[in-house]
Amino acid sequence: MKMLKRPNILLTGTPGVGKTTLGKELAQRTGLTYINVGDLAQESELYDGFDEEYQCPILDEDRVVDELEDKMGEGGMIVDYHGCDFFPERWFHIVFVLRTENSVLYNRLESRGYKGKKLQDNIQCEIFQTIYEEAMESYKEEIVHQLPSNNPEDLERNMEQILQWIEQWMKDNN
Ligand code: DAT
Repeated sequence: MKMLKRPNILLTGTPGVGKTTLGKELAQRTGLTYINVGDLAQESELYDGFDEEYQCPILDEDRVVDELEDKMGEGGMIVDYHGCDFFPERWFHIVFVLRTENSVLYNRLESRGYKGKKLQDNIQCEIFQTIYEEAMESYKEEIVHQLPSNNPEDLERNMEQILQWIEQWMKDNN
């Protein structure tokens, strides 16, 4: 039996914007596979050194790419990470950059236990639209889409929009 072709989707954006929430729910509704790159790195210790300033291990980007290459070739992957410039451009059929208003993001990160410099830096990352610009530089502009992610209504709308996009992609590619 020939397998249906399925798209690979990248969910990116500043920590706390809602990538995991959206990604897991999408995977549940579609049968696509959710991949959290941060968790994967932790489980397989895909690190290369330690960042003293942020007191966290440094992601070994090459090993992450090696680890995921075969899966991405199969299609049907939903990848979640707060960065996007080290993935091969060819992996993704569409890129969503989730965006959250500063005050909302501040509260989410604070309740996650972020404080001080880590909290400030992440809020700045969102204010300067760092990840959006990274995505626009790393992928064809026409496949990069920003999605507001401030409240449950946004979440539901984003879900519906992506479900529709997946359905259309499947029709066009099978
Ligand atoms: P990320 O994976 O981008 O770090 P998350 O999915 O863990 O973000 O979400 C961070 C917190 O915000 C979590 O408590 C769930 C909540 N959240 C996510 N998306 C939301 C939305 N659209 N409306 C309200 N809360 C949301």
